[in-house]
Amino acid sequence: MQDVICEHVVEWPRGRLDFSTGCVVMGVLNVTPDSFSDGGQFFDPDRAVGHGLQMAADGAAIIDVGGESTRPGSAPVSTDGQIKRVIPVIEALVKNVDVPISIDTYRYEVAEAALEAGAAMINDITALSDERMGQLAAEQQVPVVLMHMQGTPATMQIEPKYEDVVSEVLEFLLSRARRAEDFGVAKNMIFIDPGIGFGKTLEHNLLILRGLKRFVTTGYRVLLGTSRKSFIGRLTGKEKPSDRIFGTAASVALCVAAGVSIVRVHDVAEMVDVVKVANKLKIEK
Ligand code: HH2
Repeated sequence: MQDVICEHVVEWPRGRLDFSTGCVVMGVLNVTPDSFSDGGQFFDPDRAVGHGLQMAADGAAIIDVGGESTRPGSAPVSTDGQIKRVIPVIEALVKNVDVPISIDTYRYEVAEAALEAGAAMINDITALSDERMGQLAAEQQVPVVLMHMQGTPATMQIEPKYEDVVSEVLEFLLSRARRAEDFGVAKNMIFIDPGIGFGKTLEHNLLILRGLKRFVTTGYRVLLGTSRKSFIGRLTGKEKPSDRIFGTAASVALCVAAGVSIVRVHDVAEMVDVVKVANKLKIEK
């Protein structure tokens, strides 16, 4: 049985997302020296804030601020280190943009500090591996993104293995989504994300992208992050992440067609256009 999402607007005390035209864009803001595609570009807080303002002006519906790269092989950044990077940027953005700011972290203390600073959403790439995250989202009534990852960023690409990647990822996400609901997070505030590139081979990523229908018919909205990722480099032969924009555009258009609600991207101006067109061309099945 398919579970269909009926309401188009998700509203909570400190934010609002309107899905009435279809998919919306989340802009990536990495306040890091080493992210895979834009590392160092926005490590300086003023440059980070400037980029956040630009993404909002370009049509991002959400800005996702992160203080730790989770690219394959990366090392964790301490809680204090993440807080020092992201909080000044979040404080400045909250004053100057009217779109919700999301905090990309799996660390409870970072999420708590970010919400205190005005962030309105939690993006947890470990899908509540720290259960306090679920309590926090419920208490503060903020949406939460639950992402699937096999292993940890340090080791995840060494030898990812699944019997049936789509079923296993889906089952994991549904169990974490139920856990979030048990904590008291409303169903419409939960976004599930199969985690492209997080403990997945090229073939695993392709199976997930071809099998998106199973994720979008769960009754939970789906967020997807394909932007500039290495599977696009593998398919196009483009080594440099910044050369992967057209490849990203193809994946974004097909995600929209499949019914994804949020695409997480680096190239906001370009992908806002892709999403606008794809939203209109989407054929209801
Ligand atoms: N991908 C990255 C980081 N956070 N969050 C969600 N929900 N989904 C994703 O696919 C996702 C994510 C990796 O991309 P990026 O932030 O650009 O790179 P890095 O981890 O090197 O900072």
